[in-house]
Amino acid sequence: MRIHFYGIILLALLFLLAACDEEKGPLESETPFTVEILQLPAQLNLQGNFRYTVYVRVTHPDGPEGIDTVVVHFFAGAPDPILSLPLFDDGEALHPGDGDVAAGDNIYSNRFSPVDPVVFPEGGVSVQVEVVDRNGVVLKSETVVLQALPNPAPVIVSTDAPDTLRSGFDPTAVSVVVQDSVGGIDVTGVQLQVKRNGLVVSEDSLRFAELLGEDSVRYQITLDSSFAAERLGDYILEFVARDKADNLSEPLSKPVFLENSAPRVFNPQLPDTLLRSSGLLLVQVQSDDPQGFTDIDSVYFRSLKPDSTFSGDGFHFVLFDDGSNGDPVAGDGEFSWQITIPATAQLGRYTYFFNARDKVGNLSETVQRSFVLAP
Ligand SMILES: [Ca+2]
Ligand SMILES: [Ca+2]
Ligand SMILES: [Ca+2]
Repeated sequence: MRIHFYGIILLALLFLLAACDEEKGPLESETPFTVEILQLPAQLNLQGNFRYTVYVRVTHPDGPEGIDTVVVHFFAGAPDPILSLPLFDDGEALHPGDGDVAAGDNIYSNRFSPVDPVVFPEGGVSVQVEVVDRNGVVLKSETVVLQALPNPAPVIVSTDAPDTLRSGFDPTAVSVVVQDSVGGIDVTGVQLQVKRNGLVVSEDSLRFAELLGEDSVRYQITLDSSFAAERLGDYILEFVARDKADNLSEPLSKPVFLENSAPRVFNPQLPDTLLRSSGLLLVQVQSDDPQGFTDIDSVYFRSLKPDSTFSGDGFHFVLFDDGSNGDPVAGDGEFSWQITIPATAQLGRYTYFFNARDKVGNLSETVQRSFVLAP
């Protein structure tokens, strides 16, 4: 019986192996011999000493072992390349500094400079990748034309930002004007870092707003009151512009005072009379903050009992706005807590005192509401 059982398993295994074998061949040969340029610089800057990384994906039916060489050629009009750069898929193991991230992932890379050791001529430079496999088969990529030119860094010439962002202010546009001698369209973006005591607390990108003549461009970002969420006091707005040659401008700094004011609680929901025998009480109150819900740290109440002492010596009973503990809707500014009323709870008048605190420590005005607990 047992022999028969193992026999069946063996047969099944053999069958599976045979099936695998059958599928292996066609699957492998489905990988074609291809080359694709993944990344090139947008422009080659002949000014300064930039090094650019080229990334190319190469696939081959035999995998990486099938590839002999991957070379990127740079042409400047003549049939012979001005520079031929070998690319590697070694994870920088064999050629330190080639910029290759992971070995054996079919992505080949290397870095080059357009001024060292060969100084590229100004104008169009054609780029083409040539792959030779172990059988001597040559495959060439599409040709990409890059512009080589001396490209100075952009300069941020002015900024338009308020000195103080008042709590509850209307959405305000903050903008910078960037000049670039190659042209306003050479500017590709402006980054904003918000700093405090030299540390970056957040980053954002400005959006293109308009071209101002040939060589200037305006970028802007709209800030609203929520910009000061979790923040209060003196900050630095630091702007940096980037161009197509990856030049960065000098940073331009603008001090700003961020105002942050207190949240409020309102509209507490409690019955006038509650029966202890019902066993449950859903406490609810609404809260908001000029800096938005993300600035609210906590919403809570203290409970004054019929004997004129506070429950738990004035304990802060925290309400929830995350859909838990009886809160019907998460994140809607209505904070809730479902309480189980002990059978031994004192009967009589209770007063609940509600408060909210924001993330910079501002405390709301207190809102109170009473109810009677009856048997
Ligand atoms: Ca430029
Ligand atoms: Ca606030
Ligand atoms: Ca809620």
